[in-house]
Amino acid sequence: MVQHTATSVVTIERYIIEQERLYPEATGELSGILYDIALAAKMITNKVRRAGLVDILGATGGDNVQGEEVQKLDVFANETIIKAMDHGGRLCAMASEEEPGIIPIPEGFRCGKYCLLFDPLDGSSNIDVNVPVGTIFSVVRKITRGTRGEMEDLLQPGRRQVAAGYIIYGSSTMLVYTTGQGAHGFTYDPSIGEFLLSHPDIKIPNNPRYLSVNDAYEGQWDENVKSLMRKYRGLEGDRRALNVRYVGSLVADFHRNLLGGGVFCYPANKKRPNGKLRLLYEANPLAFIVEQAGGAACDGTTRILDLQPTELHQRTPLFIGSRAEVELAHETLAGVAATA
Ligand code: P6P
Repeated sequence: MVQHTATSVVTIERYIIEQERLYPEATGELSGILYDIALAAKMITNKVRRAGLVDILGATGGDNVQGEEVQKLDVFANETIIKAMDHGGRLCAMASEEEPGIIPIPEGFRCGKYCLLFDPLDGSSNIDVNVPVGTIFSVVRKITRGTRGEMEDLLQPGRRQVAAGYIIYGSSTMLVYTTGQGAHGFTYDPSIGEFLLSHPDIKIPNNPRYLSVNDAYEGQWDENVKSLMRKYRGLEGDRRALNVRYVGSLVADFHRNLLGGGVFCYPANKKRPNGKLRLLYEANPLAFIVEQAGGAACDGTTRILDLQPTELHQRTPLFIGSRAEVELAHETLAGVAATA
Protein backbone atom coordinates (compact mmCIF):
# COMPACT_ATOMS: atom_id res chain seq x y z
CA MET A 1 0.00 0.00 0.00
CA VAL A 2 1.43 3.38 -1.04
CA GLN A 3 2.08 5.40 2.10
CA HIS A 4 0.98 9.03 1.90
CA THR A 5 1.28 11.80 4.44
CA ALA A 6 -1.13 14.67 4.87
CA THR A 7 1.41 16.97 3.23
CA SER A 8 1.48 15.17 -0.14
CA VAL A 9 -1.05 16.57 -2.62
CA VAL A 10 -3.13 13.50 -3.35
CA THR A 11 -6.59 13.86 -4.82
CA ILE A 12 -9.29 11.41 -3.79
CA GLU A 13 -9.43 10.14 -7.36
CA ARG A 14 -5.70 9.28 -7.27
CA TYR A 15 -6.04 7.63 -3.88
CA ILE A 16 -8.98 5.51 -5.03
CA ILE A 17 -7.00 4.34 -8.05
CA GLU A 18 -3.95 3.51 -5.93
CA GLN A 19 -6.14 1.47 -3.58
CA GLU A 20 -7.80 -0.28 -6.52
CA ARG A 21 -4.40 -1.30 -7.92
CA LEU A 22 -3.82 -3.30 -4.73
CA TYR A 23 -6.47 -5.72 -6.02
CA PRO A 24 -5.55 -7.06 -9.50
CA GLU A 25 -8.98 -8.63 -9.80
CA ALA A 26 -10.74 -5.28 -9.22
CA THR A 27 -13.05 -4.26 -12.06
CA GLY A 28 -13.07 -0.57 -11.14
CA GLU A 29 -16.82 -0.59 -10.42
CA LEU A 30 -16.38 0.19 -6.74
CA SER A 31 -13.87 2.91 -7.61
CA GLY A 32 -16.43 4.37 -9.98
CA ILE A 33 -19.02 4.49 -7.22
CA LEU A 34 -16.61 6.37 -4.96
CA TYR A 35 -15.79 8.84 -7.76
CA ASP A 36 -19.46 9.53 -8.31
CA ILE A 37 -20.06 10.01 -4.59
CA ALA A 38 -17.20 12.54 -4.49
CA LEU A 39 -18.80 14.35 -7.43
CA ALA A 40 -22.19 14.44 -5.72
CA ALA A 41 -20.47 15.72 -2.55
CA LYS A 42 -18.95 18.62 -4.51
CA MET A 43 -22.36 19.54 -5.88
CA ILE A 44 -24.03 19.33 -2.47
CA THR A 45 -21.33 21.30 -0.65
CA ASN A 46 -21.64 24.03 -3.25
CA LYS A 47 -25.33 24.41 -2.33
CA VAL A 48 -24.89 23.95 1.44
CA ARG A 49 -22.20 26.65 1.49
CA ARG A 50 -24.68 29.13 0.00
CA ALA A 51 -27.77 27.94 1.88
CA GLY A 52 -28.09 31.23 3.73
CA LEU A 53 -27.86 33.24 0.53
CA VAL A 54 -29.90 31.32 -1.98
CA ASP A 55 -33.61 30.93 -1.36
CA ILE A 56 -33.35 27.28 -0.51
CA LEU A 57 -33.85 27.65 3.22
CA GLY A 58 -37.05 26.76 4.85
CA ALA A 59 -39.11 23.67 4.45
CA THR A 60 -40.74 22.61 1.21
CA GLY A 61 -43.80 21.94 3.30
CA GLY A 62 -43.70 18.29 2.35
CA ASP A 63 -42.90 15.45 4.75
CA ASN A 64 -40.47 12.56 4.17
CA VAL A 65 -41.12 8.91 4.97
CA GLN A 66 -40.04 9.61 8.53
CA GLY A 67 -42.82 12.15 8.92
CA GLU A 68 -40.21 14.88 9.30
CA GLU A 69 -40.46 18.25 7.58
CA VAL A 70 -38.31 18.17 4.45
CA GLN A 71 -35.86 21.02 4.02
CA LYS A 72 -35.18 22.04 0.44
CA LEU A 73 -31.52 21.05 0.80
CA ASP A 74 -32.65 17.56 1.75
CA VAL A 75 -34.52 17.31 -1.53
CA PHE A 76 -31.58 18.70 -3.50
CA ALA A 77 -29.06 16.37 -1.84
CA ASN A 78 -31.29 13.34 -2.36
CA GLU A 79 -31.89 14.11 -6.03
CA THR A 80 -28.21 14.98 -6.62
CA ILE A 81 -27.01 11.64 -5.31
CA ILE A 82 -29.64 9.66 -7.21
CA LYS A 83 -28.87 11.47 -10.48
CA ALA A 84 -25.11 11.13 -9.99
CA MET A 85 -25.38 7.40 -9.31
CA ASP A 86 -28.27 5.94 -11.29
CA HIS A 87 -26.72 5.72 -14.77
CA GLY A 88 -23.11 4.68 -14.05
CA GLY A 89 -23.89 0.99 -14.55
CA ARG A 90 -22.32 0.05 -11.18
CA LEU A 91 -25.46 -0.13 -9.05
CA CYS A 92 -28.47 -2.42 -9.19
CA ALA A 93 -30.49 -0.54 -6.55
CA MET A 94 -30.35 2.35 -4.09
CA ALA A 95 -32.11 3.27 -0.85
CA SER A 96 -32.37 6.69 0.79
CA GLU A 97 -33.69 8.01 4.09
CA GLU A 98 -35.85 10.28 1.95
CA GLU A 99 -37.51 7.48 -0.04
CA PRO A 100 -39.96 4.84 1.27
CA GLY A 101 -38.66 1.84 -0.68
CA ILE A 102 -36.09 0.61 -3.16
CA ILE A 103 -34.86 3.23 -5.68
CA PRO A 104 -34.57 1.18 -8.89
CA ILE A 105 -32.11 1.82 -11.68
CA PRO A 106 -34.17 3.44 -14.47
CA GLU A 107 -35.13 1.31 -17.45
CA GLY A 108 -32.54 1.55 -20.18
CA PHE A 109 -29.62 1.93 -17.78
CA ARG A 110 -27.29 -1.02 -17.16
CA CYS A 111 -27.37 -2.57 -13.69
CA GLY A 112 -24.17 -3.31 -11.79
CA LYS A 113 -23.31 -5.55 -8.87
CA TYR A 114 -23.53 -3.05 -5.98
CA CYS A 115 -26.24 -1.35 -3.92
CA LEU A 116 -25.91 2.13 -2.40
CA LEU A 117 -27.76 3.12 0.78
CA PHE A 118 -27.53 6.68 1.99
CA ASP A 119 -28.79 9.48 4.17
CA PRO A 120 -28.49 12.42 1.78
CA LEU A 121 -28.40 15.16 4.39
CA ASP A 122 -28.46 14.04 8.00
CA GLY A 123 -29.16 16.65 10.63
CA SER A 124 -30.84 18.90 8.10
CA SER A 125 -32.91 20.59 10.81
CA ASN A 126 -29.61 22.28 11.73
CA ILE A 127 -29.17 23.94 8.34
CA ASP A 128 -30.97 27.18 9.19
CA VAL A 129 -28.74 27.72 12.24
CA ASN A 130 -25.51 26.98 10.37
CA VAL A 131 -24.66 23.85 12.33
CA PRO A 132 -22.63 21.25 10.37
CA VAL A 133 -24.67 18.61 8.55
CA GLY A 134 -23.61 15.51 6.67
CA THR A 135 -24.18 12.85 4.03
CA ILE A 136 -23.69 9.21 5.03
CA PHE A 137 -23.35 6.29 2.62
CA SER A 138 -22.97 2.52 2.59
CA VAL A 139 -22.15 0.14 -0.28
CA VAL A 140 -22.98 -3.59 -0.33
CA ARG A 141 -22.58 -6.21 -3.03
CA LYS A 142 -25.68 -7.71 -4.70
CA ILE A 143 -26.39 -11.20 -3.33
CA THR A 144 -29.58 -12.14 -5.20
CA ARG A 145 -29.80 -13.62 -8.68
CA GLY A 146 -30.97 -11.54 -11.64
CA THR A 147 -29.85 -8.07 -12.67
CA ARG A 148 -32.10 -5.73 -10.69
CA GLY A 149 -31.59 -5.12 -6.98
CA GLU A 150 -34.07 -6.53 -4.49
CA MET A 151 -34.87 -5.74 -0.86
CA GLU A 152 -32.80 -8.77 0.21
CA ASP A 153 -29.75 -7.12 -1.33
CA LEU A 154 -30.33 -4.03 0.82
CA LEU A 155 -31.11 -5.84 4.10
CA GLN A 156 -27.61 -7.17 4.69
CA PRO A 157 -25.75 -6.97 8.01
CA GLY A 158 -23.18 -4.19 8.23
CA ARG A 159 -20.26 -6.62 8.20
CA ARG A 160 -21.10 -7.25 4.52
CA GLN A 161 -20.38 -3.64 3.53
CA VAL A 162 -17.65 -3.22 0.90
CA ALA A 163 -17.39 0.55 1.36
CA ALA A 164 -18.82 3.23 3.64
CA GLY A 165 -18.25 6.87 4.42
CA TYR A 166 -19.61 10.30 5.13
CA ILE A 167 -19.22 13.89 4.04
CA ILE A 168 -19.31 16.57 6.74
CA TYR A 169 -20.26 20.07 5.61
CA GLY A 170 -18.56 21.91 8.45
CA SER A 171 -15.94 24.66 8.77
CA SER A 172 -14.47 22.77 5.85
CA THR A 173 -16.03 19.98 3.80
CA MET A 174 -14.45 16.60 4.42
CA LEU A 175 -15.09 13.19 2.92
CA VAL A 176 -14.11 10.21 5.06
CA TYR A 177 -14.40 6.69 3.63
CA THR A 178 -13.23 3.12 4.01
CA THR A 179 -13.16 0.08 1.75
CA GLY A 180 -11.85 -2.07 4.58
CA GLN A 181 -8.27 -0.86 4.26
CA GLY A 182 -8.34 1.81 6.96
CA ALA A 183 -10.36 5.02 7.19
CA HIS A 184 -9.10 7.99 5.19
CA GLY A 185 -10.07 11.67 5.26
CA PHE A 186 -10.05 14.13 2.36
CA THR A 187 -10.59 17.87 2.70
CA TYR A 188 -12.29 19.79 -0.10
CA ASP A 189 -10.29 22.63 -1.64
CA PRO A 190 -12.92 24.81 -3.36
CA SER A 191 -10.22 26.79 -5.16
CA ILE A 192 -9.40 23.74 -7.30
CA GLY A 193 -12.60 21.73 -6.79
CA GLU A 194 -10.77 18.70 -5.44
CA PHE A 195 -10.88 16.55 -2.32
CA LEU A 196 -7.28 16.29 -1.11
CA LEU A 197 -5.89 13.65 1.24
CA SER A 198 -5.61 15.34 4.64
CA HIS A 199 -6.15 12.53 7.19
CA PRO A 200 -4.52 9.29 5.96
CA ASP A 201 -5.34 6.15 7.96
CA ILE A 202 -7.36 7.78 10.76
CA LYS A 203 -7.08 6.14 14.20
CA ILE A 204 -9.54 7.11 16.94
CA PRO A 205 -7.69 8.06 20.16
CA ASN A 206 -8.10 5.44 22.87
CA ASN A 207 -7.77 8.20 25.44
CA PRO A 208 -11.30 9.64 25.04
CA ARG A 209 -12.20 13.26 25.59
CA TYR A 210 -15.86 13.56 24.67
CA LEU A 211 -19.28 12.21 25.61
CA SER A 212 -22.02 13.01 23.11
CA VAL A 213 -25.53 12.35 24.41
CA ASN A 214 -28.83 14.23 24.65
CA ASP A 215 -29.57 13.94 28.36
CA ALA A 216 -32.96 15.59 27.93
CA TYR A 217 -34.12 11.97 27.69
CA GLU A 218 -32.62 10.98 31.07
CA GLY A 219 -36.07 10.60 32.61
CA GLN A 220 -36.92 8.03 29.93
CA TRP A 221 -33.75 5.93 30.19
CA ASP A 222 -33.50 2.56 31.92
CA GLU A 223 -31.47 2.39 35.14
CA ASN A 224 -28.56 0.70 33.36
CA VAL A 225 -28.33 3.57 30.86
CA LYS A 226 -28.41 6.10 33.71
CA SER A 227 -25.62 4.16 35.43
CA LEU A 228 -23.56 4.20 32.22
CA MET A 229 -23.91 7.96 31.88
CA ARG A 230 -22.85 8.43 35.51
CA LYS A 231 -19.73 6.38 34.76
CA TYR A 232 -18.94 8.49 31.67
CA ARG A 233 -19.39 11.61 33.81
CA GLY A 234 -17.01 10.34 36.52
CA LEU A 235 -19.86 10.11 39.07
CA GLU A 236 -19.73 6.32 39.38
CA GLY A 237 -16.63 4.13 39.47
CA ASP A 238 -13.11 5.56 39.46
CA ARG A 239 -13.24 7.21 36.04
CA ARG A 240 -12.29 10.64 34.80
CA ALA A 241 -15.28 12.65 33.61
CA LEU A 242 -15.63 13.07 29.83
CA ASN A 243 -16.39 16.49 28.38
CA VAL A 244 -19.97 16.62 27.11
CA ARG A 245 -20.14 17.80 23.49
CA TYR A 246 -23.47 17.36 21.70
CA VAL A 247 -24.22 19.16 18.44
CA GLY A 248 -27.40 17.29 17.58
CA SER A 249 -25.99 16.45 14.16
CA LEU A 250 -24.78 12.85 14.02
CA VAL A 251 -22.01 13.35 11.47
CA ALA A 252 -20.61 16.38 13.35
CA ASP A 253 -20.66 14.59 16.71
CA PHE A 254 -19.23 11.40 15.23
CA HIS A 255 -16.46 13.20 13.32
CA ARG A 256 -15.29 15.18 16.35
CA ASN A 257 -15.13 12.01 18.43
CA LEU A 258 -13.38 10.10 15.64
CA LEU A 259 -10.56 12.64 15.56
CA GLY A 260 -10.55 13.66 19.25
CA GLY A 261 -11.56 10.45 20.98
CA GLY A 262 -14.86 9.86 22.72
CA VAL A 263 -18.22 8.15 22.54
CA PHE A 264 -21.55 9.07 20.95
CA CYS A 265 -24.62 7.57 22.58
CA TYR A 266 -28.20 7.47 21.43
CA PRO A 267 -29.75 4.94 23.82
CA ALA A 268 -33.20 3.47 23.58
CA ASN A 269 -35.71 5.34 25.71
CA LYS A 270 -39.33 4.81 26.70
CA LYS A 271 -40.55 6.85 23.70
CA ARG A 272 -38.04 5.35 21.28
CA PRO A 273 -37.58 1.68 22.33
CA ASN A 274 -35.35 1.14 19.26
CA GLY A 275 -33.48 4.42 19.54
CA LYS A 276 -33.66 7.07 16.81
CA LEU A 277 -30.82 6.49 14.39
CA ARG A 278 -31.17 4.35 11.30
CA LEU A 279 -29.28 1.05 11.12
CA LEU A 280 -28.71 0.68 7.38
CA TYR A 281 -27.53 4.14 6.33
CA GLU A 282 -26.39 5.76 9.57
CA ALA A 283 -25.20 3.23 12.19
CA ASN A 284 -23.74 0.63 9.79
CA PRO A 285 -21.53 2.94 7.70
CA LEU A 286 -20.25 4.84 10.74
CA ALA A 287 -19.61 1.53 12.54
CA PHE A 288 -17.53 0.31 9.58
CA ILE A 289 -15.52 3.53 9.64
CA VAL A 290 -14.96 3.52 13.41
CA GLU A 291 -13.87 -0.13 13.49
CA GLN A 292 -11.39 0.58 10.70
CA ALA A 293 -10.11 3.44 12.88
CA GLY A 294 -9.68 1.10 15.87
CA GLY A 295 -12.93 1.97 17.61
CA ALA A 296 -16.17 0.07 18.18
CA ALA A 297 -19.94 0.36 17.83
CA CYS A 298 -22.77 -1.55 19.51
CA ASP A 299 -26.48 -1.23 20.20
CA GLY A 300 -25.86 -1.90 23.87
CA THR A 301 -25.71 -5.68 23.63
CA THR A 302 -24.67 -6.52 20.04
CA ARG A 303 -21.97 -5.29 17.66
CA ILE A 304 -23.70 -2.97 15.16
CA LEU A 305 -22.13 -4.71 12.16
CA ASP A 306 -23.60 -8.05 13.27
CA LEU A 307 -27.21 -6.87 13.45
CA GLN A 308 -29.43 -8.55 10.84
CA PRO A 309 -31.71 -5.88 9.32
CA THR A 310 -35.39 -6.69 8.74
CA GLU A 311 -36.67 -3.32 7.53
CA LEU A 312 -35.13 -0.62 5.33
CA HIS A 313 -35.66 2.26 7.77
CA GLN A 314 -35.31 0.39 11.01
CA ARG A 315 -33.80 2.23 13.94
CA THR A 316 -31.19 1.08 16.46
CA PRO A 317 -29.77 2.28 19.75
CA LEU A 318 -26.18 3.38 19.09
CA PHE A 319 -23.02 3.57 21.20
CA ILE A 320 -20.06 4.37 18.93
CA GLY A 321 -16.51 5.67 19.36
CA SER A 322 -13.36 4.84 21.34
CA ARG A 323 -13.24 1.11 21.98
CA ALA A 324 -12.94 1.18 25.80
CA GLU A 325 -15.96 3.51 26.10
CA VAL A 326 -18.10 1.31 23.86
CA GLU A 327 -16.98 -1.78 25.77
CA LEU A 328 -18.04 -0.04 28.99
CA ALA A 329 -21.47 0.53 27.44
CA HIS A 330 -21.67 -3.13 26.48
CA GLU A 331 -20.63 -4.31 29.97
CA THR A 332 -23.01 -1.91 31.71
CA LEU A 333 -26.01 -2.56 29.48
CA ALA A 334 -25.55 -6.19 28.48
CA GLY A 335 -24.26 -7.07 31.97
CA VAL A 336 -27.43 -5.83 33.61
CA ALA A 337 -29.56 -7.25 30.80
CA ALA A 338 -27.86 -10.62 31.14
CA THR A 339 -28.72 -10.88 34.82
CA ALA A 340 -32.09 -9.12 34.65
P1 P6P B 1 -32.08 14.44 19.20
C1 P6P B 1 -30.69 14.77 13.48
O1 P6P B 1 -32.09 14.95 13.40
C2 P6P B 1 -30.45 13.34 13.94
O2 P6P B 1 -31.05 12.44 13.07
C3 P6P B 1 -28.97 13.06 14.07
O3 P6P B 1 -28.21 13.78 13.15
C4 P6P B 1 -28.68 13.50 15.48
O4 P6P B 1 -27.57 12.82 16.06
C5 P6P B 1 -29.97 13.15 16.20
O5 P6P B 1 -31.01 13.17 15.23
C6 P6P B 1 -30.30 14.14 17.28
O6 P6P B 1 -31.49 13.68 17.90
O7 P6P B 1 -33.20 13.57 19.67
O8 P6P B 1 -30.95 14.51 20.22
O9 P6P B 1 -32.50 15.81 18.73
